[in-house]
Amino acid sequence: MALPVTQNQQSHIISGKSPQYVDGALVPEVDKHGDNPVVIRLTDEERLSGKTKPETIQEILKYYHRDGFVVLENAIDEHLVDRLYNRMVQDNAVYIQKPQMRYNQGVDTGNISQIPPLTPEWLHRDFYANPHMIRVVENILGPRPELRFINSNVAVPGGTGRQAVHSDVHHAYPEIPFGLVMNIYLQDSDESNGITEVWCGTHNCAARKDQQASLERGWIKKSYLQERAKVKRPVQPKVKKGSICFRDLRLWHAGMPNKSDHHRIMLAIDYFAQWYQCPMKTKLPLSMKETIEREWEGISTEGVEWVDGDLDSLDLNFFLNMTQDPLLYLEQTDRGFEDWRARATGQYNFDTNKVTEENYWTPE
Ligand SMILES: O=C(O)CCC(=O)C(=O)O
Ligand SMILES: [Fe+2]
Repeated sequence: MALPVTQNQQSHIISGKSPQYVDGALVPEVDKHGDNPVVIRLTDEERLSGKTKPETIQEILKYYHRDGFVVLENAIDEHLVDRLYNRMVQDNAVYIQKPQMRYNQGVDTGNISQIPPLTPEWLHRDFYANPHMIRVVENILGPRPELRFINSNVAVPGGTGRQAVHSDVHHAYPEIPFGLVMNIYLQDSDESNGITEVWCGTHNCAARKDQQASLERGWIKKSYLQERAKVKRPVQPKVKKGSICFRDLRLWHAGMPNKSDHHRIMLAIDYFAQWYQCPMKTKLPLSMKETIEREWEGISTEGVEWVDGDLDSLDLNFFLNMTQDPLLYLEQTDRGFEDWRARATGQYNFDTNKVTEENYWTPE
């Protein structure tokens, strides 16, 4: 039965616009720009209410599945972002003095994994379990995704070298989405301050074993880089402060040198599907357990190790294991990055290879 005309008209007045349909599909009315990558902007109303419109979710999912990477702008209040940025710049001066600190892919990159402050006043839900972010993640990974990694990449000013193009996972992973990293930029970023180079669509463009330059790491073969760039170029996009970048863990990307005189800080927050049974744990203070389990809606804390007493993030060792095997973890130690090979041989060779032209795209 057709709706009474008055009811129909009323719904148009409330939404301000009539929904448009093409071939039975709703045409989403969202503010978006760009195609490599796509940037979708939340309305202020969505950000302030914490309610993501279904159309916004539809668009994010569409481009996430297509590209393995999509940017959601206007997701986090700028004041919160500035406050965390300033604190983490101060932390960086302390952290670079620590004996366990290591640059990712060598000192030239100026790229440091630095854990953000984990005391209660800094653990704001809008970063780690942002409602818009969780709504997207649960639609990609299934119910109650597991928070298992809280870290950041700081590109310090004065970096001169770039990273090799790589995928963060290089073990035998399932060929479906099983985990994501959410990168949150704490300042406006672009090529000038070393925004990450991303390769949209590479989350599922080639078999893992074929694309990897060596099976020990996620660096991509030169021939694959040259061929893929003909399909879609790698880019260093422009991303606004407070944006959330959703990245499939399989996506090719590379850290780039920061040529500005300010730190470039990008949070890295990983969620995994429950069925994947990732063994990695992320540390959070026990004093926040009740609050987090009540207020960080929609997530599972199965992957959290609750730590009693003071938790100084700068004294924690970088720890990573995105495989399904508990023994394959990687940890920063005073002797260097310790992977399973170092444990077996006593030789600390992880991440000591030099990046050369073989490891990034060169225009032909
Ligand atoms: O900091 C960045 O832009 C990316 C760093 C990165 O991909 C890594 O260290 O694995
Ligand atoms: Fe990476």
